[in-house]
Amino acid sequence: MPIEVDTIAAISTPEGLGAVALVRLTGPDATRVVESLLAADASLPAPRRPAVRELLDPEDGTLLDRALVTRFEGPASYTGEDLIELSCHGGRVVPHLVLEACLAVGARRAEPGEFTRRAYLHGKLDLVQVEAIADVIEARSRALHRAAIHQLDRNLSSRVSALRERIVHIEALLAHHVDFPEEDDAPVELGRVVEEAGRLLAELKALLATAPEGELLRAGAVVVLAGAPNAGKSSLYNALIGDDRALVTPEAGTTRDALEAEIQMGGYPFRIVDTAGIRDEAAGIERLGIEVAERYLKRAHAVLFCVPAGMDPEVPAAVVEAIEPGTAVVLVRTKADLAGRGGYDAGNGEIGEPDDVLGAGPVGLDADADPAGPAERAWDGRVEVSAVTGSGLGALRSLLAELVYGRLSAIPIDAPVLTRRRHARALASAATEVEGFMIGVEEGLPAEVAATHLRSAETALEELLGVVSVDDVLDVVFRDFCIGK
Ligand SMILES: Nc1nc2c(ncn2[C@@H]2O[C@H](COP(=O)(O)OP(=O)(O)O)[C@@H](O)[C@H]2O)c(=O)[nH]1
Ligand SMILES: [Mg+2]
Repeated sequence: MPIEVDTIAAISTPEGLGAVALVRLTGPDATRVVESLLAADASLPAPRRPAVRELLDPEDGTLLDRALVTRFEGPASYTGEDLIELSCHGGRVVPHLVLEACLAVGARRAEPGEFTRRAYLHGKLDLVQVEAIADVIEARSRALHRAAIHQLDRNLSSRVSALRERIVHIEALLAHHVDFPEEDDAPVELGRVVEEAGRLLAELKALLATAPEGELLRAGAVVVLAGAPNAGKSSLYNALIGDDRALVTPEAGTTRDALEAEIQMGGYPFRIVDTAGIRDEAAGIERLGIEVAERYLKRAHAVLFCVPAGMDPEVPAAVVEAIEPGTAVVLVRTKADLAGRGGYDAGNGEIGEPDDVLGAGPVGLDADADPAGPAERAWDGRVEVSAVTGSGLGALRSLLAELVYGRLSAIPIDAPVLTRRRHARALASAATEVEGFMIGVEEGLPAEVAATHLRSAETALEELLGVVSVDDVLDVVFRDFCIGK
């Protein structure tokens, strides 16, 4: 792949009002471009010695701004090329004037992601690190930020490189074995090679096991509020997101659409969805809302089934049918502030009897719902909350973080995590190939032939790191970058 030789410039900070904005330039001509904006008797500061300089309009020599100029000499820079950062005043005018001035004296406007693409092409970053940069910037949760900042630090790259080296080692063992076929005492037993491959496979699979939750760190886990009209779903939704976004009314059947909000719980990202209550007799416009609810239930990673404290937790058949087997289902006793006052207000003025279902052993999700299906399904957790007093909300947040992301919170904070489908696909393909190798050897395939699987496994990991750069992979990785990154 050709390495571009022109000099590019971009505003690297977001549009809008801000005290400071950063105009960044990289390329062989960066020094000359910025020098052209200085007065004749001024010079650029020494590399890595930021200093304030007056930037002049190249047309008429008028003052554009006083900027802090930081110079990096390639290859010791982000891109590996000569790179200059101009920290100028922010706002709607100055950064654009400075950029236009750079363009007028020979720089080209950068394409989205072009700085990082150059860093990759000059070997400053591998592909996993490139993705990590995007995630560090775009992270909306502490958990994704943590995974990404460690990826940027090469924790995933080093693990993948180490796994790749293990494959190379197995190939070397195999080569020894193949080289001495006639000898009685081959220096390397085939059994040992397969054993090594088995250990490698286990490690590939262990890393692969982080993928389901790791990918959720980017998308957010979907938590769906379910339960009868008036169960307190919208109130709980508002309490969890800390905002009166959902309409709360004492009248049943008022939330007809699904509302969705992104929130962090326990530092992990969730997309919480408030739905219309599901009840079997609903019709008309309310029916539409219920269909939306069922669609969300199918996509849910966790379902909060809301039942006012003291009421019978009967789960409608439609809900049980819509929930996928891997989804965590939590019984949420709502309106805890009303319970224990000798009765509860279902929200419709009716006063009911409190019961002691909470803590009385596993409650089945409507055992009679589907006689052909699983008869009972135990709740994955229970919690009692009040949207009015806020009691139990902390426990609910921790419970959700544990149920959905427990496997991630159990590994060390800086352990590598697969956060993208691309990572998981590469690891899965490497694992399949290593397995193919082991099966091939066991089935008596000539070792040289079985070894092609090892080479494919190696290629899969190399593609993951971008050691072998494939244009369309690069395009996918850089597609979402913005200008100046
Ligand atoms: N005292 C009390 N009332 C609540 C609580 N949560 C909801 N409610 C009331 O119960 C009624 C129904 O609540 P809403 O959130 O609209 O239920 P939804 O139909 O399931 O969304 C409203 O009158 C709420 O004010 C709570 O924690 N405590
Ligand atoms: Mg509602």
